Amino acid sequence: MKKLLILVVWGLIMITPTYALAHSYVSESSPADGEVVHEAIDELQLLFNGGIEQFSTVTVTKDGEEEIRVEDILIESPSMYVALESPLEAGTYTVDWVAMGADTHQTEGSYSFSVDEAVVNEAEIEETPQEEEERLEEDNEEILEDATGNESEAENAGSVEESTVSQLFIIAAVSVAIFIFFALRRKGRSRQ
Ligand SMILES: [Cu+2]
Repeated sequence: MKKLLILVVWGLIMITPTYALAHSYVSESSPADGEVVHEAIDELQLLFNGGIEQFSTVTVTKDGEEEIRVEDILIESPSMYVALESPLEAGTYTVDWVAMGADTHQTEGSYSFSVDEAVVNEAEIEETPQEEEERLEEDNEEILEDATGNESEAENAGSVEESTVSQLFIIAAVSVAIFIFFALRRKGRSRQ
């Protein structure tokens, strides 16, 4: 059955006039057609099966009515990167694309994806990347405080954080090495 399908597809490719090969269609995208996304994305990627020119564009529509504002479209043929003004809220989104191929003929198509309800809660917090970074650093400090029982000496925050992270890494690496050492030794003994 699979072989038959491959044969049919191959046959279709062979009888397709060669000029059609200059026409570009979306072959992959992120999010993909039909995908349900669980994170607040603010960028789309479209990969075409052929070269596309600078005039290629997209329109993003939420729930079939509200047009989503596009901040920027970057074309690096055969890829198109679409930056949105703000992260997408929960809903169903349709991406209508119009691509201009190398021979200046236009092709168009559309696909859709959904953003899950759970994302709305995260979006409400509206954490900026910087805030997220700071939160992660705080988390790291807490982990270290828990591990050593010390209050962090956070006078010189930047360098302290860097060194605590590398200390954590060393502790982890040593733990793994010890674990492997004992695991190997046990294995060696059980062979004897
Ligand atoms: Cu053409």
